[in-house]
Amino acid sequence: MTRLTRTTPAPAQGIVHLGLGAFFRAHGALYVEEAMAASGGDWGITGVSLKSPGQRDRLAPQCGTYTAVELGPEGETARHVSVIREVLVAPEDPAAVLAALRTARLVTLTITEKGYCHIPATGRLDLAHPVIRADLANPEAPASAIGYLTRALAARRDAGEPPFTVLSCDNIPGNGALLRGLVLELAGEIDPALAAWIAAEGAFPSSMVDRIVPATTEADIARTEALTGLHDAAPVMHEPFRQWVIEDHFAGPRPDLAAAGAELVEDVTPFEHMKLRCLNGTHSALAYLGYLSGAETISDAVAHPALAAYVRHLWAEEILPVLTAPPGTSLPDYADALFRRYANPAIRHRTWQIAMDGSQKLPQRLLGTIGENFSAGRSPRGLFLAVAAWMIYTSGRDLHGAAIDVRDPLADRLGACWPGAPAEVTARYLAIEEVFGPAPDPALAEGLTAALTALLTSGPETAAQQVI
Ligand code: CS2
Repeated sequence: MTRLTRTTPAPAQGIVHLGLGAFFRAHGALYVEEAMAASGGDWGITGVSLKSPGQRDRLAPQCGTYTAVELGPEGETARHVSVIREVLVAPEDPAAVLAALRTARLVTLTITEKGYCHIPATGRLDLAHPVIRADLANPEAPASAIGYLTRALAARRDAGEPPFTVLSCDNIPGNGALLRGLVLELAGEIDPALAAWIAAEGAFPSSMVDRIVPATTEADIARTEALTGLHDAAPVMHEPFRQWVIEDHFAGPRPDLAAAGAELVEDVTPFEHMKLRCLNGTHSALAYLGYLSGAETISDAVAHPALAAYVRHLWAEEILPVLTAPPGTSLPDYADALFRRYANPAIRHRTWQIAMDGSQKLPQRLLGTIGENFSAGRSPRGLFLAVAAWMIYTSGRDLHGAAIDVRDPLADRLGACWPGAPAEVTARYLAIEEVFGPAPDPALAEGLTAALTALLTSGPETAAQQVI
């Protein structure tokens, strides 16, 4: 079968994207392509893989182009995306990445939570992180995203040029402010004058990104071939819904993202809170409870009446009451729409995929909401259950004793919290400061111990019914 390839000239580079994966290719890249179609400008994207060559190896023979397949309730539609001009693999050629950054006007990132090399509970740079230590020892040849940004910004300052705007597209609250702080910390360790220049001149807008994009499978590659008649080694599958809310704070020119439907606002905070807590929080809850109850995907999980009632309970009783609605948004409508998105059977988003890296995700997805329930004098038993399910999941054994392939930077420490009685296990988890902070509320220990006991004795579905 003929391989997909580029049919129009590659656009000139305006953007460097760090951490090229399926999510950005199914979200940000499409907005940029539409912004250029609507309003012009040179905003071609150089994609950078910070670790492995897989994306480059699949995309290079297709000149960076790929198919985005929308999986809606009414069927599938395919779109040929050609806004990515080339893909670089940072460890193979750090100089090429720095050269691309040297001329970028906008740098976007999807490096996942752990790519920030920070301490999730405090938001500070983890100076003991091996990659950050390497960057401190050798700032000219960076390895982390923070190291690349810092080095490239230094080159811009040295050349008397303005900085590029740095736009984080990861699921972390205040992602721009966090990233700015981390870059300033690293720059401050290397050259305090550089840190002062970045602080004065740099722009790190925060943004909220949303689209459900499961990892591409072999079956998806075959489905795309059947749809387009071309072989594409790197298609992306996505739901119809998408949203991008961006803090309107750029250091220079930008693509006309508003023309593509992005919302440019003064303050992203209420949008981020809504999305991280309503969507990602319940995604994680359904991932752990769903996995333990044998659900392979999120749509399988919500097809189960007990888990469907459980997630609706989380929204109605434990999450929405402590949220502030963004302007013009109805939170109950938002939650209803989320349920419909989760139930879309065409999207096979594995619970195992979402369960990954829980130690980096829980603070912003679940623990903040738990804390606000405490402040309001409430005891969120449904959220306790989600955290307790994560504890069981990260033991590395499910409730029937079968092994779980736990992927998490703290996997060893999490697994070492077991075995033990529920109160002991809970105490060991709560001692992990990176996740729970220095002084977790004693009510959390009590709530988690009860939830863990319920899960271990009654199983996920009964335990879920009991909290409703
Ligand atoms: C998911 C997210 O994998 C995960 O942790 O919760 O990737 C989620 O699908 C997106 O944030 C949706 O916008």
